[in-house]
Amino acid sequence: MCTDCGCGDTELVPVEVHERILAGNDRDAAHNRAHFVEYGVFAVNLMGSPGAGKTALLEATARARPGTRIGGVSGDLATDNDARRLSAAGIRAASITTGTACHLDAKMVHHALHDVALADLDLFFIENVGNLVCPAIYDLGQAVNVVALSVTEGEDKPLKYPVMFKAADLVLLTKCDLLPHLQVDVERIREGLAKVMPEPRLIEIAATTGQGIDEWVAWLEERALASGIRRAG
Ligand SMILES: Nc1nc2c(ncn2[C@@H]2O[C@H](COP(=O)(O)OP(=O)(O)OP(=O)(O)O)[C@@H](O)[C@H]2O)c(=O)[nH]1
Ligand SMILES: [Zn+2]
Ligand SMILES: [Zn+2]
Ligand SMILES: [Zn+2]
Repeated sequence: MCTDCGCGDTELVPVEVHERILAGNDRDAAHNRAHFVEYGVFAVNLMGSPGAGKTALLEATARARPGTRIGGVSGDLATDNDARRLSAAGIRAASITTGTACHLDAKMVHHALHDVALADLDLFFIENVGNLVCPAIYDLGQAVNVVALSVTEGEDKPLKYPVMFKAADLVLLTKCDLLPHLQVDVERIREGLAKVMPEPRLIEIAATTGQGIDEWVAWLEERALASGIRRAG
């Protein structure tokens, strides 16, 4: 149970206290955003359930674009395993150990940025704590929100966790290499997303085979240029 958000329990964290926390977080997020913009770094908040394949996706992304200067932070309750995996894949990564918190907040990310040379980066991934609920309500200063949803999680997840998918600029359907072995109707997932995402967008990927990675990287490049944060060339 997270002591900041109380995971929506208003007895544990009263509404007015939670609103004050979120307002403070928004100020810290604006500060982070100013850092990213200053250095022309396109920042991505990558969210999704535990084990959805977030770290594997980032490893595959780094492998697919060895020339892109990628940095990142990985949020985890108790280990720095993911940051070590990202570093091994060539991403300049730091770890954020959140202890009891089930989401990252902007202050944690700002603290981690002290260890990152933003001037040397083009792209920055914030791998959030595996959780489909509260990460969506904490702005971190990112340019875009991306949600990893794996094919093994069930077709109904967009409708069951609408807050997460409503905040998403893109959903990556991960582990698509497993589809032949499962009874999953991707069309039902698309229908669910169409009901909750303001601008529905889904890319089917598999970190294991590289399926969809080029399309995902092209989406990132397009959004980075459109944002004006990254300059062409
Ligand atoms: N078949 C298949 N397995 C995958 C794929 N991507 C990840 N996995 C497996 O899924 C498991 C979880 O992957 P991670 O990348 O650690 O997932 P994560 O979302 O970073 O996990 P947390 O950070 O703990 O929330 C691992 O056993 C991976 O090998 C994929 O594209 N295909
Ligand atoms: Zn600062
Ligand atoms: Zn991970
Ligand atoms: Zn939380």
